[in-house]
Amino acid sequence: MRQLKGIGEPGLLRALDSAENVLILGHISPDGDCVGSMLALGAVLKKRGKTVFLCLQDPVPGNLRFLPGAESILPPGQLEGERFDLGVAVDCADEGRMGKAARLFRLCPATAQIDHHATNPRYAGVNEVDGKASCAGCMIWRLMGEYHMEPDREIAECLYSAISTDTGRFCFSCTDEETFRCAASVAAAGIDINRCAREIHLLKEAPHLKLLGRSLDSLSFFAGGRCASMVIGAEDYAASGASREHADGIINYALNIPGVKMACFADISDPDALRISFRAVEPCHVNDIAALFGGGGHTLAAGCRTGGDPREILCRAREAMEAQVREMTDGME
Ligand SMILES: [Mn+2]
Repeated sequence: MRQLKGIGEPGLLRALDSAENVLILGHISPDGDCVGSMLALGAVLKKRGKTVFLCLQDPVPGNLRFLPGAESILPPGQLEGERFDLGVAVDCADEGRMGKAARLFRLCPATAQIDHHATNPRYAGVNEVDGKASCAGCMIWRLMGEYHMEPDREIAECLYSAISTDTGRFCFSCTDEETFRCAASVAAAGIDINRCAREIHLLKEAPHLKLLGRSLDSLSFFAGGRCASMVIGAEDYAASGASREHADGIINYALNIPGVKMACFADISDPDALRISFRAVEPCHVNDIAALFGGGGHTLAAGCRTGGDPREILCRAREAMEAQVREMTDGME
């Protein structure tokens, strides 16, 4: 399968060609695009004779540990004293996203980055940034096209992780022709899609499901069913044996109900800080609502962390959501 696009920044190819020891870095709280793209790039560069080092501040999440090479990713402390010719940041919207690994990046005599966030301030020496790319993985695949390389099975598993994660398993609007061309090239490599999908997306830990059950019990609707909210507290975490990561994604169950345009998920387990996540479907937008409470994020996904009386704040959040959803959708249906 042929690439639609090549590498836009020829300096990237020159930088990679002239480096011997390459440090590849990703972002804090790494996801399937970050880890998959780092590993795919690492494998590509190894095939080109480079010595590759992979660095993440945070551990690789459990669902991505099966990816080939995941065990070779090290925290910055274990790479102190190594010499690198080039540091390449992958999927990092800004330098701070690397967390403690940013120090190693800055120590590199030359730096480059491969990223797909439109807001990227081009912090590296060479910046291959395409805000239209569905994921960093597709940009690594473009690089493979420049090298006339087809993904082998191991690289294909890593690319599958990248493209299926950042497109919401090919559901988000960023999913485009390039994503599917890359997917075709991944499938041609003969990977076990079901095994990879199960590892990355389908397996859920029991505490997550128990917390999901309690969250669903708390589900309530307002604004005539156009808004939904869920609330969980310390007792829900305790009864589920869950930690905060287990709450990831639960808000989507509230959003993906017919008629719902906006949802919020409030975590009141910390007496000093209320955490609220917001989600919306177009034309609604939630970044401005999160901003009312000192938070922020994207148009359709945002959040905040704030002190104060949880009841009162949640009440204000619901009012703001209701006001907007009425303004945006009244008369539409
Ligand atoms: Mn990404």
